[in-house]
Amino acid sequence: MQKYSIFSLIRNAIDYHTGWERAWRSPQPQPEYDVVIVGGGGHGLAAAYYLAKEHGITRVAVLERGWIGGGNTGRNTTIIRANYLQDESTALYGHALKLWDGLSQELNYNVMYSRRGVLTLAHTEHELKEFSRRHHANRLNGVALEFLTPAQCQAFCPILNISPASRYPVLGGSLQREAGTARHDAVAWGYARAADARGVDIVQNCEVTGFRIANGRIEGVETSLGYIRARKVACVAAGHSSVLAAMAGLRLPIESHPLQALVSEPVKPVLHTVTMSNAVHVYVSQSDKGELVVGAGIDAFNSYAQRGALRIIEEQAAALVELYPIFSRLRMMRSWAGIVDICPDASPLITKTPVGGLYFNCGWGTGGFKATPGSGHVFAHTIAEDEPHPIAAPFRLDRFASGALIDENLAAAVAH
Ligand code: FAD
Ligand code: PYC
Repeated sequence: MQKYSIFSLIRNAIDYHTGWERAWRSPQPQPEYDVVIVGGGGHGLAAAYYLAKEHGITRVAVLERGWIGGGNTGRNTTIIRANYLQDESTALYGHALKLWDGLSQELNYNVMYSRRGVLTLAHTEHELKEFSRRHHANRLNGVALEFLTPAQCQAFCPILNISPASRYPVLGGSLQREAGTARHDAVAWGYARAADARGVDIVQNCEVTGFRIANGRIEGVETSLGYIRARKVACVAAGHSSVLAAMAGLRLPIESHPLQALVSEPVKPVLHTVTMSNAVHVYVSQSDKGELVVGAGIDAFNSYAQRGALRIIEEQAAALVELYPIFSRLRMMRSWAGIVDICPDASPLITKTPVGGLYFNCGWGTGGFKATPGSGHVFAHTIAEDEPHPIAAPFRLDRFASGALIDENLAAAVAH
């Protein structure tokens, strides 16, 4: 651990940090690995970390075509919650929530996990009924949700507009107090540093361009840095999963859409929680820097370009002002998009494939950040054992043949 004094801070400020220790190595890829992970987002890096830590598999490379965390991990609005409807999902997202709790200590890296609560608002009778159903289902699975009246919503979040005269008045709220946010980049960096320390090679600017498959088994990957042999290959490429699947001759039940978000200029702390609204259609939290972090739904068209239409962000800005008139003069600083991969049942794929030794973790759509530690943990087990972790088993690809779908379209709806 490097020691910092006032002199070293000044030296680092004028020499552009050239003396700083690297948090992880920057190795050239080796000719062969036990496991190659394609995609250096949070899920891929977490899977690499748990492969090394829990399964003793350290001949692992994470190949990232850009920079780690530069995909959806670094583009998302960082909302963490576990209030899904189906038992299978509650188990998966609940597993992740438990891991979030000790993650900074586990990685010895502050991921700024903040249990600030997520308050989902109802504006229609239908939403109230859906809340009631979901609260009962969640309670059976040990997930604590509280129903709040409009006045209680405002007491919890004083700047919220609950006027009955508004276009869609607030009729109630569903609060998960243990839900919250984390710093997205820090999650990627924390897992990267911890995986690197256990011997995992993290190779950035290395794009996977093809697979070598013989006799129904994976043999290696073609990359922009040359061919790499691998006993197992695990693809964790979010919006680009179908592109990779096609390289292996597979077709996934996935559509790829842009999802946009925007941040405001920083202001003093005014919003201490996360609020989400389906009907008015916006979600918002305030970052530790003071910026409002705002998002809503996907652009309807399919695309791999990481940008979307102006109409979508205009609508979410209008929705924000409807719920929070106090923000009407706030300036928006930046907007961006990430490409999300959506399965028809709005649930992910954590799965083996018909190609031996080839695995996919994808289809998290608009909601995978919250799952990062749990997803990496159960995926590492699936790769190491060549058998799904019990929590991951329902999320196999063959559910689209068997019909055992896990319909989460309602719980995921705010962003879908
Ligand atoms: P990524 O972080 O996208 O990583 C995949 C990586 O694979 C990328 O870095 C990419 O460059 C790389 N890659 C792709 N192809 C190749 C290749 N051929 N070779 C090598 N590398 C390749 N989820 C929530 O839970 N809460 C939220 O509030 C939330 N908000 C969101 C807001 C926005 C605007 C967006 C876009 C998404 C949001 N999500 C949210 C979803 C969440 O961001 C994703 O589900 C999650 O981050 C996916 O993580 P990942 O590691 O699988 O993917
Ligand atoms: O899944 O909670 C979520 C979410 C919020 C914003 C985007 N996705």
